[in-house]
Amino acid sequence: MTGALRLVLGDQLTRGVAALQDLDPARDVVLMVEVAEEARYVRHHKQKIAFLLSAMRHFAEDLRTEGVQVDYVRLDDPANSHSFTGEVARALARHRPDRLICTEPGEWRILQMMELWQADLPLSVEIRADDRFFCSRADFAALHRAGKTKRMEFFYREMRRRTGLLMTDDGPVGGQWNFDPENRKPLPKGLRPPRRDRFAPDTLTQEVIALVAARFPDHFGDLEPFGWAVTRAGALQALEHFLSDCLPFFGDYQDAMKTGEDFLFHSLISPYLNCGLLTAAEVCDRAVAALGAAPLNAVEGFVRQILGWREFIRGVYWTEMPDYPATNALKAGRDLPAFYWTGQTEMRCMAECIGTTRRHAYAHHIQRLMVTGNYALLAGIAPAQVEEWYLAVYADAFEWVELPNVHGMVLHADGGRIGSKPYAASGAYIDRMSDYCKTCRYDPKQRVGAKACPFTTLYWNFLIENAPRLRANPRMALPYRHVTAMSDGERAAIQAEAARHLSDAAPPRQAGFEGLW
Ligand code: FAD
Ligand code: DLZ
Ligand code: SF4
Repeated sequence: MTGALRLVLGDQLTRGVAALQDLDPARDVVLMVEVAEEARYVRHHKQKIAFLLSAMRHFAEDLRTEGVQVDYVRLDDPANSHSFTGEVARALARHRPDRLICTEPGEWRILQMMELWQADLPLSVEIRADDRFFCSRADFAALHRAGKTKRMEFFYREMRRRTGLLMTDDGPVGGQWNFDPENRKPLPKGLRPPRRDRFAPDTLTQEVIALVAARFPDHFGDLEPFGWAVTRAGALQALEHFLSDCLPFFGDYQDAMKTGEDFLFHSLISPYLNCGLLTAAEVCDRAVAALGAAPLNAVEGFVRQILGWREFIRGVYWTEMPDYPATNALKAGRDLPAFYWTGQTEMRCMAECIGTTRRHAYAHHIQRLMVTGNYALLAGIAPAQVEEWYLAVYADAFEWVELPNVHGMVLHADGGRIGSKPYAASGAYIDRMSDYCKTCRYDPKQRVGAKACPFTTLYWNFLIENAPRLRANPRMALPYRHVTAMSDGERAAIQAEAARHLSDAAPPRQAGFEGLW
């Protein structure tokens, strides 16, 4: 062969991805590989593995239909070495290409791997920038040097100016950059979220589901019912369904939670965006075009998540790696309780959020941030264990987006790189934004006693324990005024209640949970 070998990874399923630009179908071969190492380096949710493998197989089929030569290595190929490096080496021997072309990956770990290929392999290895983001790594680094990436909000305004999204000649549409204060309403009685499009598995997806069931039976999560789209056409249908039926309500109820409502008005598009079936630019363009049918607070709120948060998070990942995960500003070190894997807990809110995670490999942002994340923050759980959980359990989780959200936004382990203060909240927040507390055996108002809500107890305990690190933060002044107003006896009672709760939250590395790590 005299052409190029072009590698496409499982989260690079975009026809226009950098490695496929200038593809010559007559001479080049596209390489795609299913490898167990990627499913096992953390034990990904079964549905996440099935989603990605099925999306990869459909993508390969589409390329073949176009006349592109695809070398696709399946998971059950007996000769499969089950690592990217092993499969690239085998493919080089099969095809003897004149160069290998890759797109930069979404993880530091894989970038290191690709750089070793550049050093070790006897041919030219090109790693192309991933241009599916609004802000390239180089652009973010330049903004960072210019001091414009300290907070998401300022970065977001810069991105609005650069892209022209929701801008007029005089400034932001509606005269304001951000309508977040309008977006914090609990779900009113009687408002029912729409039924969501779920996608019945076709024959190919059914084959993948059987394969995953056989190969990864010990991984977290339900495999069926499987409802994710696995093609670009399906992902586009999901996007249009969201825009017409959910976007008008997205802003108002973005932070709401309700028992039995797994999706509310959220878009459910993060798995599609992150694996490449949809692009951020087309999603934002379609959302802006829906302005009018959907109010400005909804459209702006949605665009901010993608143009602002998603791009900011990625920029932070690449500018802070590889040292980022080693920081532990709050010196958190407790083990992750077993109920994160089993969902068996009397805390109604945790059981609900872990339940939706098991069923769909999905939970919406506030469930991740203010319930499962908030508990991990308040309980002082070791960042690496929390990060492993989040990377494993969500269909949209890739390290570039999972790590800063967990390490920074949730755990404040980065000392404030992502957020100027921890998002710590007591049971009162969950009570205000959901109906979970109504059916819980705990009372969100109680911080000590038999009915004390663990979130409320742990919230005050968190403030007391972390006073040396957080008291001086001006944004924490109000809660610390309450801590100061407490008597020594009240503080001691809270600490004793917290210690009781934390020792009851059984440590995970015993009683048969070892297999889940
Ligand atoms: P919507 O609520 O409809 O939002 C629209 C889109 O905005 C999302 O699809 C997503 O692409 C983007 N977005 C919103 N918030 C963020 C954010 N904070 N960071 C990056 N993108 C954002 N998102 C992931 O894509 N992968 C992860 O592994 C991931 N881990 C998270 C872990 C924690 C602890 C927290 C607090 C958030 C995490 N997020 C992650 C962000 C967010 O929760 C999900 O993107 C969102 O819940 C996906 O559901 P949706 O598509 O229905 O989103
Ligand atoms: C997550 C994942 C899984 C489970 N399996 C594969 C696979 O078999 N082949 C593949 O190319 N990619 C897979 N992925 C996604 C990779 O882990 C992803 O490309 C890296 O995490 C970089 O973001
Ligand atoms: Fe969660 Fe506390 Fe409310 Fe129970 S009372 S649902 S533990 S916040």
